[in-house]
Amino acid sequence: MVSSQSKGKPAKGKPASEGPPVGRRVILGLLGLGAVGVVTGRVTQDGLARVLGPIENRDPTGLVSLFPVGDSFRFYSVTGSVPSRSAADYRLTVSGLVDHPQTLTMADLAALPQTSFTSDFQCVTGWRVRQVEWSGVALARLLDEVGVRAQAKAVHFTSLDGTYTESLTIEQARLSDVIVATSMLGKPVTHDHGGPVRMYVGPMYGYKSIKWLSGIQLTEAVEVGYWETRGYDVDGFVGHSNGRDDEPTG
Ligand SMILES: Nc1nc2c(c(=O)[nH]1)N[C@H]1C(S)=C(S)[C@@H](COP(=O)(O)O)O[C@H]1N2
Ligand SMILES: [Mo]
Repeated sequence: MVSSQSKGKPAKGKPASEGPPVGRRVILGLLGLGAVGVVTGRVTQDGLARVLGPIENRDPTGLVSLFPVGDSFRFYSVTGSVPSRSAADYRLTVSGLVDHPQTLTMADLAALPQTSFTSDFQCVTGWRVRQVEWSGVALARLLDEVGVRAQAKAVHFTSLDGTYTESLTIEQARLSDVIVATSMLGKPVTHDHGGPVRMYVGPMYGYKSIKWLSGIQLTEAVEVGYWETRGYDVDGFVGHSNGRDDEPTG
């Protein structure tokens, strides 16, 4: 399934930024409200529904879905705005229970062996983009680089947005389709998709794939992440957790 430098079919999905410009602006304008909806729950979601009219799909993972059809990426952020980093300014810190803590630049990441493959991206709410091209550094490779100490049992991820977090067990982190992604859809990861660097956790629902990755910390135990504290499974394997594994309904 996963092979280094494999050439798969071209990705079918399109990033949200290639979607209709009007819808795009609407979404950006709603980001703040989306975040409030997360905190205050139903009332604000209903408020949004009043503003927007009938909504087919109320999306608990960050935003009300505005796109009428499935099979395309939807832009998610639980925060209203996220500081952007140019490739030149980007830094990734790897710390915690490691022998060699590091701060990596994009050039450092590019200098490590690269992994490329094609794999679906699926949100827990049901939409799925098939055959997305991913590339970057296998997390397992990066862990080897820093030297994981024996007492480390989990990996904790932080985001430049200052709010979103995620975690994996060491075993999950070492799966071959878990990568520190610098490219998706055949080009550098765009800001909206979490660029310049995001995680891609292939076997799990989209909420595990943290965007705007800023830090990787080795810890003694799994620290429950953003959506997990709000009800989603910590082990978010597609088809084996409390999400949906059916076809996108739009
Ligand atoms: N920092 C951050 N990472 C995040 C999220 C988020 O809101 N903030 N949303 C998650 C969810 S629920 C999904 S489905 C994907 C969406 O990725 P996309 O915006 O590239 O479509 O990002 C995941 N990573
Ligand atoms: Mo999601």
